Parts: sequence; structure tokens; C-alpha cells
Amino acid sequence: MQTVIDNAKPFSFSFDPQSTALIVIDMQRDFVLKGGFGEALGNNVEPMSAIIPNLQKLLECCRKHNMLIIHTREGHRADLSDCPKAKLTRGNKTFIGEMGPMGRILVRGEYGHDFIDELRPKEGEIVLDKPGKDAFYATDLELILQNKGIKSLIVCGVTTEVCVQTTCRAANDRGYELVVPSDCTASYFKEFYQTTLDMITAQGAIIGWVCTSNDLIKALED
Ligand code: C5J
Repeated sequence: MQTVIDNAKPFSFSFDPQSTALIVIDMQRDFVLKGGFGEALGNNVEPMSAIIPNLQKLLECCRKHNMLIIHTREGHRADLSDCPKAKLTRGNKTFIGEMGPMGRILVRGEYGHDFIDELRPKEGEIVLDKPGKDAFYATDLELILQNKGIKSLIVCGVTTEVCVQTTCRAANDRGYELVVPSDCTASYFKEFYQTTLDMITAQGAIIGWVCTSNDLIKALED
């Protein structure tokens, strides 16, 4: 059955919950909490935690509707063999693999690499470890979506202009329809947040749609 979000931008977004997956991007301590990689790079991490209650409500609603839920984590092997030099050498004096207050930065298995307590995956939900910004790159995401018959995506999480946008573009190229709930994604940079959402919806939804989580939940509940 089709569900319609009338108030989505740039026009109404229609999806079938049974063939739609919720993808929560990188809600990891390293990006969200004080003392993590995000803050070490010089960013104010407050916008990251502001979206937690909205994400909790959206997750609860998608769980209730038995939708496929995927949680991604950006990070690398302990020996950093899957981290290209071009990524390893970037940062404001803080680098991937270095020891930080929450363990080695963006290294799998470390405390900081894991999900924040408020948004831990429930049993049966998919955890996708990804080495890049694009959740399709070097992961089995496409195979999972194909096997589950997924046609549409709800993409949220952090950061709006990096991993969320990159994944949206990659999904769009693969033929998925997608919507980004604007109050379930955040950036360290206010202007990048808005510009990214505008880029997604520009030119008649060139990448996808944007809505509020309330409108999305209301459409599912109706
Ligand atoms: C970044 C991400 N910002 N999850 N990663 O490096 O957006």
C-alpha cells in the first residue's frame, strides 16, 4: 500500500513501507559526543545530539510498521589496511587510528566507534560497517536491499553534507527513491546543512525528497 507525504519538498513523496528501508547513518559516539572525532576536529557537536529524540520517534514508528532498519558505522580495521592514505592524512591535527578519549578514532571495536546509547540497534536490525562516506562503497548494502525487495529509502543521521548526502547520491544513481527527514539529520555547519537539503530537492527532486519527521510519521500512522 502506498503511503504519501503530501508536504514533502519539492512535491509529495509516495512510498510503500513494505519496500522501504530506514537507514540511520553513523550515529556514533565519535561524531555525536564531546571528546569524539567530530569535536577533536574543532566542531561544535551540539547539533548532533539535538536530533536524537526525533530519530528515536522515527525509529519507533518504523519498527512498529515492520520496516527494514539499517544502522551504519563509519570506521576501519585496527591495522587501518582499509583506510586510504588520502583519508588517513586528513584532519585538524587529529587523525583516524590515533588514541582519543574514547579509544582509537574511527577504529572498529573501539568505544568511540560504536553507536550512541540512545540509538542502539535492536536485535534483528542490520548493522553495516562502512569504510567510506558512501554506505554502498565496499559494503553489501546493495545486495541486502535487493534481497529484501527495497525500492525506497528514508535516509537520516550524520553528517548531512558528508555521509548522508554521499549515500543519497549513490542511492539515487542505483535507482532508489529517497526522502530525508530534515530534523533527523545534522551537520556541524549550519550553512552546509541547509544547502545540502536544497541540493537534494533542487531541479524537481534531482536526488530525492525532504520532509519533517512529523509529516513522515503522520503519513505512516494514517
Ligand atoms: C564524516 C560522516 N563527517 N559520517 N563522516 O566524516 O559524515
